[in-house]
Formats: sequence, structure tokens, C-alpha cells
Amino acid sequence: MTEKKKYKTIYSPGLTDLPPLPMDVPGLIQDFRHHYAHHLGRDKYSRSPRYHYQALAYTVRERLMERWSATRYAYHDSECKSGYYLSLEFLMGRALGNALLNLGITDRASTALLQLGIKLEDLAEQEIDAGLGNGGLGRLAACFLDSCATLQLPVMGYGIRYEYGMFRQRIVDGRQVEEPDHWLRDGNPWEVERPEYSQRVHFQGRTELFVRADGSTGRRWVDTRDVIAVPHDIPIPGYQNGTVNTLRLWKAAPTDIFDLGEFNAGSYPESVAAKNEAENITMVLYPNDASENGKALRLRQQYFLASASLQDVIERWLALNRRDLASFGEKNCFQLNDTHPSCAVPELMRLLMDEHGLGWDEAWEITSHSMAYTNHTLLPEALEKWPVGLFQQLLPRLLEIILEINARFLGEVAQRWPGDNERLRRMSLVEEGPVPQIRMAYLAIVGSFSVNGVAALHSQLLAQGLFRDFYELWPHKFNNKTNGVTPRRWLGWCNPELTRLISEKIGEGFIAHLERIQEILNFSGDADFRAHWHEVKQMNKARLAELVQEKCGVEFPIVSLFDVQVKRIHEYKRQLLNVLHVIHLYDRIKRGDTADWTDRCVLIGGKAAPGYYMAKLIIKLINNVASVVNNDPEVGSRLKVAFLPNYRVTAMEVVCPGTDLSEQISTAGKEASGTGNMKFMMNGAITIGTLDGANIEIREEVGDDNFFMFGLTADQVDELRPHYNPAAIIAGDPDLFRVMQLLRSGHFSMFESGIFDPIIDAIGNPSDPWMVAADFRSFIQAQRKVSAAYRDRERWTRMSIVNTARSGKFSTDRTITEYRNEIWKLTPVPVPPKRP
Ligand code: B1H
Repeated sequence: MTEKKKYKTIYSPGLTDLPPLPMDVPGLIQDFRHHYAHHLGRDKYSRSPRYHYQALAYTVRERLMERWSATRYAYHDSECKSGYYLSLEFLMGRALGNALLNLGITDRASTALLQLGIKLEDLAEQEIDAGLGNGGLGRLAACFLDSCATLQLPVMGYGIRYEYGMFRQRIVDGRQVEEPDHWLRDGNPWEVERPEYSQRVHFQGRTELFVRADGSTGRRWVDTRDVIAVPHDIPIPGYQNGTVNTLRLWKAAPTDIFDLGEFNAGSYPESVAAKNEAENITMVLYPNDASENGKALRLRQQYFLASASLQDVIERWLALNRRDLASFGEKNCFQLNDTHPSCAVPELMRLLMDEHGLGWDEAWEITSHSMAYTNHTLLPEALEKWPVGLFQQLLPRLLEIILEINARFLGEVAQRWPGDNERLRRMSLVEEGPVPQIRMAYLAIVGSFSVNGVAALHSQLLAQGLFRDFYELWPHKFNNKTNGVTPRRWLGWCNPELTRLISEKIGEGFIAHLERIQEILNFSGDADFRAHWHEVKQMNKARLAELVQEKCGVEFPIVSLFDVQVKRIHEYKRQLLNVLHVIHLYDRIKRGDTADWTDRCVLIGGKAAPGYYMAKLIIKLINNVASVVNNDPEVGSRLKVAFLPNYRVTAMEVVCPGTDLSEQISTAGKEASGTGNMKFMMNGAITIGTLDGANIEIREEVGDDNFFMFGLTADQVDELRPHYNPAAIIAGDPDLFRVMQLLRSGHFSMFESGIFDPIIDAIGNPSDPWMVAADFRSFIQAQRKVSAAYRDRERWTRMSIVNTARSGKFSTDRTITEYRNEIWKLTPVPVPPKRP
């Protein structure tokens, strides 16, 4: 049923030759009512806001559809080079507001709905986030798609349509509880299933030698168990430019019942079990973020994505180029979002050789000139390795190809460094040991023409550390592409008040040309402008305070400094250091050390990987500290602490506009880039941060005076490590000593004495990889400066304006322009507007 062979092209221009849909208020009202009554079948009594949302979603969707096909025709006709972003994660969040903004009809839709007695904001709240990602890496992929569409680049996203996205987090007794995110339960108006473009993906089986008609021999993959990949396409609108690009997400489906019956010798229950086995592949997103991994199902997901996507691209290419693959490598470029889709390297080799008859050299020429790899982390526990035995069992033909790639590659190394066996061992794609493993990062480097990190420091550390040997061999492959965020969602949509204020001064162009936002610096001397700036921030803080009241039951007075850290909970991100500062403030209040005090509201939010014990314990500690602090009458409004449950894209849309102080406090050298830091900056928050990831570049842009820097540098961290002595630091720092004393005394343990011992031990451990104690003093001092600066409203507001004004570099439009010019070599393709 799902097999593509059963579909053939029926050319039918008459079916699609339609006049453009109206974009005015009456037209929107008419179509909204049509969808509500005739499409969804609702009547005047069924007033659930769900259906209002759905009716508007369909009204918007059909306006995307006409631009979508126009974009496909434009790309097809231009015979342009294409890019593909291969990613196991696309953290899209909500689609409705983004589509309205990009179509330029937010105000008209809002007016239309008001005439029907409906508020757009209430309706938009009905949409469930598409949470198909863990954090920064997945959200970066989503921002990239937005910028590709806005820059009119022929780039398609390829990913997995997980039935269950990132789990929902509830907090029960201060602890994280995970609940499945069945986001597709009520249907998804933003996807279009395209079974006619299904692909078949092989697993298991064995390989054998075979003889071709011409007498030559080859190897082939036989007796496989197959799964069908069914594409579901999501439209990606550019900013008011007529372009709508495509995110293609694959869903796994069983091959038809006949095949299953045959395989299972007619046994019905086993057939149904096999159906489940197929569907399991795309059932759930792995929620690990940059922590431990290694399950067979995950490798199945990775190969499934790589194989289906490559077959899809090749099929389209052959349909267009009459079966000629010679120039495939010059006209197609695949960007691998970390090593997760790196099976694409051996899989493209396999498809070109086994399915399309190319020889090794020709196939390698194409593969190694069309693949590019982005690394997102230096953390050893997140570097993917798969046991050779697992590959042998699951993907035997791929293993053969990987071993051949390795043999040829090591031959090249041996030529360059004769006799250097140690180097061969270090660089081999196969790590020897009791369980030999494939090093996926090395596979990606060998198979790609470009290898990039995601911030200047990170790229430098890759070349000098993790990938040093490879950098020596191929320095030309290595480059940096500092991350960004899309200003459409992260300013235009989430902060309409600030966007309006800026537009009044410099026009609206900055949303698609963020470098122009620096023109607001001309107005930072204007007291009136500053007063407005402050007012907007206070409004946004009120909105955030409302959220905190509703979700945490904690009152945040908007006159306080809003101090926020939202991101995945991970030891390297050092939420713990933040908590130590909170405890220190609490201790100061209790000791009456409150001269020149600045009232503070500290908000922390983020999900812990379900199996990450320490991260979960840190969540519990934050919640316990919050409950002690918030319920102490002596503390009052001087300090409030809240843990925001279920942090996600949609929460950030309220959090970042309402933040004064952005916490970016990872151990230097550990955070590859960070992107939350950029969202906060764009919305006028000031950063307190270490010299890590993109923080360094943010500080460069805003200047030393508009950034609160603290802590060891990456080099200093490395130097200190061998003689790190946290016990001595604690003993020598009375503030830290008292904080540790409070922790040890069980002051925050409630009735569970000793529960935080693992945290106390970790801080005092000389081999603490995150060196929390090392940066405590410096952090406390920087926070003192923050408090003083905030008391001077004029000064703070100036700093806030400078941060927004200097955020131009951190638009993904800049990032994507660099990818396009330096890696992808793509040309923009304009899409002509439809005429009535
Ligand atoms: C980042 C990951 C990641 N780096 C493994 N690595 C995953 C690794 O599910 N997994 O197995 C998922 C995600 N994510 C982040 O990427 C970095 O930590 C950030 O610093 C960076 O800003 C972001 C985007 O480049």
C-alpha cells in the first residue's frame, strides 16, 4: 500500500491552476468559517477553543500550500544546486504564529478573529509544541530552516516524525516526573503525508559475493528485513518572500502484509509483531541530550533517516537528469547535524555502488564531495561509537563499506607518516578493545569535505584537541560557523512590543537584516527612548511573572532583577553554581548583610535526561532551596526562587523577553556554543557568563562594560585540573564555607536527611570535572557587580539597549549565509508571486 511503485505521475495542471487566496480580513473570515463549519464539522454549540485553533491553522495552511508548490516549481525550473540538512532533531515549537508572521498577516488574522469574538492569543495557546528535539542542537536545526527559507535557498530538512517527542516534565515533591508527549493525538494540520514518495529501508540479513553479467564481481546485501519510510512534509515559510521550503519527516511503516506473511511463514501474531517492530523505529525521540547513549534502536533510527533521505534525493535527481549520476556530487550537498546521521557516508557509497552500479572510486568522489559534518560537542560521553558487532548484525553491508573506507584511509595515513603505528591506532575508524567500536565522528570527518564547529572557541578546540590528528592531515577541511537564532521567532514573534519600539525608530527591515538593528544605538542617548525601552521590559516581565505565578505558585515582583537560567540540566552547565549563589544570598539575608541590596527573582528551568541521576538530584535541590527561601518571612521580597516545569520552545518565547540577567555559566571549554545566550541578548538581557562557547563572541560584540564576565578560561581550567583542590578552596572562602555548611547541615533536605550528599561530595571532589568550587568566588563578585548595576536604572537600560543593538551577528541569517558561501555554494532562487 505504501510502496511507491503503485503510484504513477498523472500530469494535471487543470487541478492546480487556481487563483491566489485572499489575504484580507473578509477573506480570512470567510475561510475561517468554512473550515470551522464545513471542514471540521463544528456548529454554533461546539465552542472548544481547539477547533478555533484548527480552523485558523487550516486557513493559514492553504495560504502556505500555494506558495509551497510555487517554490517547488521555481527550484525545479532553475536546475539549481540543492542542500539537505540531515538531523535526528528538529525542535520546531509552535507553527501558527510563525506562519502568520512570515505571511505578514498577524494583524489581519487578529482583527478577523476579533470580529468573530475570538482572541488570537487564546487560540494560539491551543497548539502543542512540535518537540522533536532535545535542546540547542534541535532548535538550531529549526532556526536554520527558517533562515534558509528567508534567504530563498533551496535547502530541505530531513528528519524523523517521532510519534512521541521530548517528554513532558512535571515536578512532584520537587522531583522530575516524565510523561509521554503524544503530540499527534489531535492530528497535525501542519503536515502533508506523501505516501507516493515512500522508500524501502533494509535491515539485518547478510552479504554475499555475486558475479555480474560482464564477469566482474561485487557484494550485495540479501535476506534483509525491510521497513517502509513514509514522508510527512512540513511547510517552512520564509519571511514575507513567497518562499516555502520543506521539512520532510519520515515515519516507519511495515512492508505490506504479504511480505510479512511470507517472512513469518503465515503466522499472524508474528506478522503483527513485525509490524510493531517496524513502527517502533519512529516511535520516540531519545531524550539524552549530550549524555550517555548507545541503544540498538537508536542506530536503527539513524540509519533509517540516512537511507530514506538519500534514496529520496537520488530518486528525484535521476528523474530530472535521465539516470546520470556523474554530476550528483556537484549539485547536492548534505550537512550532517552532528554524527547522528553519519551513516549517510557509507549509505551513499552503498546506494551508488550496489544500487546504481558505480565503482568505488567514482562513488567515493561523489560521496566525499557532497558530505559536510558539523560537530556540536567536545564532551567525551556524547561522542558516538557503535560496537562493530551491532553493525554486523543490523547493517552488515554498511560495516563492510566502513571497513573498506578505513583500510583505504589508513593507507593514506601510512603514506603520509610511514611507520607511525601509534598514529594509525589513534586515527582508525575502529577503536580496538574488548568491544571494538566504530568511531562515528572519524567516519564523518573522513567522508566529508568540510568539518565545522559551532563557535570560534569550539572550532579552535576541535582542531587543537579532539580532532588534532585529522586537522594535521586535512587542515583545509576545518572551519568555524558560529551559531545563531532566527530573529523572526526570537524577536519579531516573541517580543512584539520591543519590535514595535525598534521599528518606530529604524523601520521594519531589521527583522530580515538584523545587522541593521545596531542603528538603535543612535537613540540610546535619548531619555524618552530609554524610558520606553524600560517600560517594554517591565511589561514583558509582568507577562513572565504571570507564567511563574501560574506554573510555580511563586510571586515575582517586577521591580526585582529577573535572573534566569533555562536550558537542559547538565552538570557542565553548572546550574549547581547558580544554586550556590542563591544559597549565598539567602545566607547574607539571614546574617543581616543586606546593605545596598538588590531584590532578585531567580528562575531556573530545564529537563534532565531520565537516566541522569545527578541532574535529577540538582532539580530536587533547586526546588528544596526555593521552598525554604520563599517561605522564610525574613527573606520577603529580597529573594524569590522558582523552578519552571516543562521548559520548552514555547516557554522560552515568554521567558527571554522578560529576563534582565542571562545566566551562561558553563565550565569554560564545555559548552560548544549555546544559543539561549543569543535569544536573551537579542531581547535586551545582559549576560553573566564564562568565557565559553559563543559567550566570548557576545562579549566581543557588546564590549567588556556590557557583559559580566567571570571564571577561569578554558586554558586555565586545563592547567588547574591536575592540582585542583576544592577542599582548600572551601576552607579558604568563608562565604563558600557557610554555603557548604548549610548544605551539609540538612537545612534544605527537609525530611530526607543526606539526600544531597552526592552533590556535596561532587563539589568537594578533586576530580570534579566541572570545577564548581573553582569559579565560586569569581561568580559571587560578578553577581555583586550585577546587583549594583541594576540599581542604576539608566545605566542598566543603556546596557540592555547595547545588547539588543549588537545582536546582529547572532542571526542565523548570518550563520546560514556563511554555510551557503563557504560550504554549500548555493545560489538563492526567487519565487515569483502568483498573479490573480
Ligand atoms: C549539543 C548535543 C547533543 N551538542 C547528543 N551536542 C544528543 C548530543 O540525543 N543525543 O544523543 C543530542 C544533542 N547538543 C548542543 O548543540 C551544544 O551543547 C550547544 O552548546 C550548542 O549551542 C548546540 C547547537 O550547536
